[in-house]
Amino acid sequence: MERLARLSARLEGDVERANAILKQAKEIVVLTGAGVSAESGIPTFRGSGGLWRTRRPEELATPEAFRETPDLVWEWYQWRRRLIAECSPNAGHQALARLALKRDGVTLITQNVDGLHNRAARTEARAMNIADPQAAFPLELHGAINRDRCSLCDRRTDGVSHHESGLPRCNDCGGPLRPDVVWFGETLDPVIIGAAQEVALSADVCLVAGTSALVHPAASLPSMTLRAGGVLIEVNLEDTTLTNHAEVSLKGRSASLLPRVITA
Ligand code: BJW
Ligand code: ZN
Repeated sequence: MERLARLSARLEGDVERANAILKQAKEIVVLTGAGVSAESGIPTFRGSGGLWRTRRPEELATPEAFRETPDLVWEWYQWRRRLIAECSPNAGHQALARLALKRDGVTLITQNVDGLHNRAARTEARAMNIADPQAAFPLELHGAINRDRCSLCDRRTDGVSHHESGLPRCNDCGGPLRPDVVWFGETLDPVIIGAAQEVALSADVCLVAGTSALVHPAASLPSMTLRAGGVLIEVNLEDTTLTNHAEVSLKGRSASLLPRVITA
């Protein structure tokens, strides 16, 4: 009981410290991962209950897998599209959207492909009477699951629930359509990762939430802020490779911690 009280007092102190750091910061970069959508009902990638618990990543999220078993890969993505369509942004997405809409100098960067930050941006902007939600749209490092992209001509279209008869094809060139996401071994959009690296280098605070920080180049962004003299605040259920470098490390669920940390 005493231990529990001590732990909760420490967490409270850490939340206040993180809150003060964010209030004083001029430029904030936020990097999110699958953990921020966990409480919306979307499984993370790694760990117990993760999307890859029963399959290795190379079986599904690689160009080779798509070439060899496109139907299996499409089946996985269609299942995830349906799942995501039934989910809503949580209090963590909402708090981040409000922060980016309220203050200058806040950039959201996400590894997630679920579009929940964008949905939160629209609803929070509406609630705040802000016409343009753009400031709270994240840089999407790994693409968007709800878009299709032609493997041959790169044409992007809204993803539809095709698949009833055979594999989906591009209306322009007939090439095989794929989800518009970044698989292992593929390069990220240079404009998007370039913009993310630029803000990571100039930010005085990097708030990292819900990522195992294992997948590069996304996982290198917090180190860029650190090396440039900024500080790190981490929100995660578990320790990661970043934890020892964080000024404040908050252990807990992002949907409950982010709204407490972000009050500015
Ligand atoms: C909670 C919570 C709650 C739970 N509250 N927290 C440098 C070194 C070594 C290797 C490389 C390197 N540079 C590049 C590479 C190769 C590779 C790579 O990084 N490999 C590593 C795994 C070793 N990277 C690439 O291939 C990238 N391309 C590239 O760099 O091109 C150039 C190049 C090519 C080849 C060689 C070298 C250079 C592309 C990476 C693309 C990643 N794509 C995926 C799939 C996207 C599509 C899809 O969704 O299907 O992106 S993989 C998957 O991992 C997905 C995620 O965005 C990404 C990161 O995962 P994330 O978000 O961290 O999730 P989890 O599940 O890992 O963690 C969840 C966390 O949340 C945990 O910590 C929990 O504790 C926590 N949590 N609930 C708070 N409620
Ligand atoms: Zn095409």
